[in-house]
Amino acid sequence: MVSKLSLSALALTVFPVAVRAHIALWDEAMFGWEDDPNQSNVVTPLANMAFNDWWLHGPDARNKPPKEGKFMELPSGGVYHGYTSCNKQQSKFGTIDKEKYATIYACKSSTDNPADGTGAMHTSDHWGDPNPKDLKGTSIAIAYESDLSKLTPEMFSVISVNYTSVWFQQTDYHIPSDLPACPSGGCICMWSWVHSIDAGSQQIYQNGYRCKITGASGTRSLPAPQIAKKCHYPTDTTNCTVGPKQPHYWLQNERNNNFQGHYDPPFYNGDYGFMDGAQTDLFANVAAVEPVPETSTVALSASSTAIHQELDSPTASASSEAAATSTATSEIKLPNVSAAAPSSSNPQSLLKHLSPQQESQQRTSAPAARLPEAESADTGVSEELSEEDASVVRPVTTRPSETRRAHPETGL
Ligand SMILES: [Cu+2]
Repeated sequence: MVSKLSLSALALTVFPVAVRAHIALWDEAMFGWEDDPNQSNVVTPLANMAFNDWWLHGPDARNKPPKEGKFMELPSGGVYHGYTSCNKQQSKFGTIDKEKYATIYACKSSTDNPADGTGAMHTSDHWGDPNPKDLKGTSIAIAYESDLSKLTPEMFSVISVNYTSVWFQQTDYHIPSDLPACPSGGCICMWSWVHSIDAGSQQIYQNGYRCKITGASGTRSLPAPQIAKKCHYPTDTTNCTVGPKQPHYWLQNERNNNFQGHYDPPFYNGDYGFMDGAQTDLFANVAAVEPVPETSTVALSASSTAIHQELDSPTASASSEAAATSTATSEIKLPNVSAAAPSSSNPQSLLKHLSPQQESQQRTSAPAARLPEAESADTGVSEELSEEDASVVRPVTTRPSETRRAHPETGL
C-alpha cells in the first residue's frame, strides 16, 4: 500500500499530466474535420499502430474529407497562421469565449495547477517562460497529389517548420516562395509533431489537410523528398539531408522511415537538418544546374534570353544585359529558348572552339556552357555538371540513393 502510494507520487512528479490532452493543428480543410466546435478526436497521438491506423490519423479521419472548396491556404513566400491546441474550442473555431480566450498557450490548464496545461503540451517548460527550451518543433509537409488513394508517405516534403512549437495557440508557419502551384484538386498537406521525451509517452502526431499554395510562382516540380538524417544543423551539416525531406514516420508497427530508439525521437529542428521557418533548401540539389535561381517568370525569361544571346554571339556578352533588359517583358519561356538553342547555335560546337582549359572555365563560369545542362536537369539526365556544381554549393553531397535506410526487418 505504502509502496503503491509512493509509486503514484513518483509518477505524478515525473508526469504531472493527464496524458489524455493532446494537440492538433485546426483547419477546416482537415481530413476528419467535424462541425462540432468541441471536437478533439483528431488530437490523439499515434504509436505502435498498423499503417492503416496511423496514416493521416487513421480511417476515421481519411474517410471524412474536408468540405468542397475548403483548402488550407499556404501563401507563397508568406505566413500561414495556424491554430494548434488541445481542443477546437481553444482556437479561432471556438464558439465559447471562455474557452477560446482561456489562454494564449496551446492548452489551458484543466485544474488549478498551471503545470497541467504545459504538461498537455508535452514540455517541461512553464507558461510565461520567455525562452522555452524543451520545445521540439512541428512541421507542415506537402504532397503534389489530389487523390488520397494515390498518396503515399514517401510523397510528402516538409516545407515549413516552427522550432518553438507546440507552445502558443497561434503558430506561424513560413512558406517557401519557390513552390509550384498545386493541381486543380489541390495538394494534400500534413501537420506533424514529435515532442520532447521529458513530458509524456513517446509518439507522433499527424493530421492531413487539403491544401494549396496561393500566389505560387514556382515553375519547377519539387525533387523527390528524401529521409531526414540525424545531424547538427547548422553547426555541423556533414550528415544532413539537403533538399526536400520527408516527415518523420516513427514508432509505428509498419512503414516507419525512422528507426531511432524509444528515447531518441526524431524532431523537426536542426537535429534532422530542418531550418526554423520556410525550408529554403528544397531546390538546393538542382539549383546549381539551373540557369536562374529566381522564381519570377520575368527573371527567368530575361536570363535565358541573355544566355541565348551569348550562344548566338560569344563575344557579345557585354550586350547581353541590355538584351535581357529589352526582352524582359516579353513572355519568352525557358523551354522555348532551350528548344531553339540547338538549331540556331549548337552549344556543343561552340565548346569545340575552346581549349580544354578554356572549356573547363567556360563550364564553371559561363552560362553558355550551362544551358545544355540546365535543359537536361529537368529530366534528371545530367550527371557531370550536377556533381561538380553540387560539390561547390555544399561540400558534402548526399546522393539520394544513400539517404534511404532499409527497414531492418523488411529490407525495403
Ligand atoms: Cu498528448
